[in-house]
Amino acid sequence: MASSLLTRQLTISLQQNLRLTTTVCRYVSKTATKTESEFEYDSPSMKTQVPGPRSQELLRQLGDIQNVGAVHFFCNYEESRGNYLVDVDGNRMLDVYTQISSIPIGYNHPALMKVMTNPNNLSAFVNRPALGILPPENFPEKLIESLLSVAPSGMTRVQTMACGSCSNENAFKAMFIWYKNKERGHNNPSEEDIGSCMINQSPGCPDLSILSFMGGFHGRTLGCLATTHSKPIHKLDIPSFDWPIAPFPRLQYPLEEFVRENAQEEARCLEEVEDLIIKWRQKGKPVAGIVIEPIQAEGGDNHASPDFFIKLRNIAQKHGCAFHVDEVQTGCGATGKFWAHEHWGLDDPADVVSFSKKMLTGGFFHKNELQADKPYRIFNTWMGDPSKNLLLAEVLNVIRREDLLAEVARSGKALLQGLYALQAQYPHILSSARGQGTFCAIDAHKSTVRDSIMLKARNKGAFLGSCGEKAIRFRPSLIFKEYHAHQVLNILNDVLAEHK
Ligand code: PSZ
Repeated sequence: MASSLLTRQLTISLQQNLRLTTTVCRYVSKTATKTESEFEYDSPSMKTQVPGPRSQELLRQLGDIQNVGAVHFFCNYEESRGNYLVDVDGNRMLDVYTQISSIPIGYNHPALMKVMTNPNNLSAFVNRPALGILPPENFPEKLIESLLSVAPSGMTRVQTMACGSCSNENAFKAMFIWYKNKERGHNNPSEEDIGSCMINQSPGCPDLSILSFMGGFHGRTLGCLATTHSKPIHKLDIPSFDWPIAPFPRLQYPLEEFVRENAQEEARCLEEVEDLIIKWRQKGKPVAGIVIEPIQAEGGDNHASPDFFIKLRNIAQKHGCAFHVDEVQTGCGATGKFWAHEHWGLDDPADVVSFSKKMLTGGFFHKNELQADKPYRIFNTWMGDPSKNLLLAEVLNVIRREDLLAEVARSGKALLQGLYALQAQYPHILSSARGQGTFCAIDAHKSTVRDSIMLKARNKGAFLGSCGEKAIRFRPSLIFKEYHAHQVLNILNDVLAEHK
């Protein structure tokens, strides 16, 4: 069954590749010789504007059932391959957004198709267990093979969860439980604790807080939302907590021209963090944990230096706050290291590291001390999905076998250099090109121009994402190569040349 599926895919791909059209481009770069695992199309191929007529018909249909205001177009996932996403009108786009940064090794990767069609794996896909009570026999082995094989420095424990928000929500709870037990000096709650928690009152529901950063995004569930500060649309009309919010550095680009100003900006933000920790302790709402993204993604691809994060980690330690690094979007290789926090060079980078998206399963790694003291305290029905661990184990094999982190560093360099060249050529439109690995972004001078560039690029076959107020973000999968970088740069160049 597996081999006939693969044969069918190969035949379709060969037929489609024969109908290739080449784009006229500034960058001329050849596709590499294909191996089975690199199997994909060679270039974008556009038949209609996007969304095309079939997508529009489906938008009307779905619109009768749901709000479709955020739907871009409908996809044909069967025909999508590698870096190319095919839509229902037969348009094939280079996907530089990858389902909001969550496709690790491209569409329909043959290695993952094999995992799905391996009869030994079938029961894992068919029978979804309540992992917290009835895990399958191979669960510890699969965790060791997948998640623990990439555990961040100093962390030997991991808790799986369903999505990014669910991971952060439970990580916050683990930090509160840890903090409260530390404060009590033991883990035996009083009668008063037990009685008051049932009616949402202190001391059972203590006034503890999580410090987060302006521009951060940590999810949309109620607790996470109190730490999310990227756009009002996420937060409007939802009750929240009175938790401290620190400024995240706003660096000026190019970095080498603003060394002093940027160092001052980071120092200002760190000073504010310490002030807030002290203020909230005085208010009777001590900071149990600090949560931060290594690169603020939804908030506009805002970077800070390793020095900033090292000092922040020290502040957390000094004040007895847990340090939670949210790697939901930055994790799994896109920055050229498996975890973005590895760029800081710390042996003890964090107390909690959460993940999801390209990791396929959500969850969080944590230090031993952050292990909840009793069963059922960090718990829900599924607590992850063991079938995702099977797929993740294979994704990790492909990353290692094909040395994809080196590939990301290479293609990321080509992408960033191309963005520097574009902003030099169109300084009235583009600025602040920035990135780590392929996790790159560039600002347009205003949001309407950014949106128009992205729509035009999409009609020419490059599907990009946006973030923050006016940034275009690049979130390709890990199999994005230099020639894919050249394809998207050529398309952007054509769009900008036509821009009025
Ligand atoms: O609009 C949304 O809900 C979006 S758009 C992109 C995301 C969410 N990213 C999710 C995300 C993240 O980037 C970081 C750093 N932390 C947590 C999350 C939440 O993950 P999910 O969406 O899986 O709950």
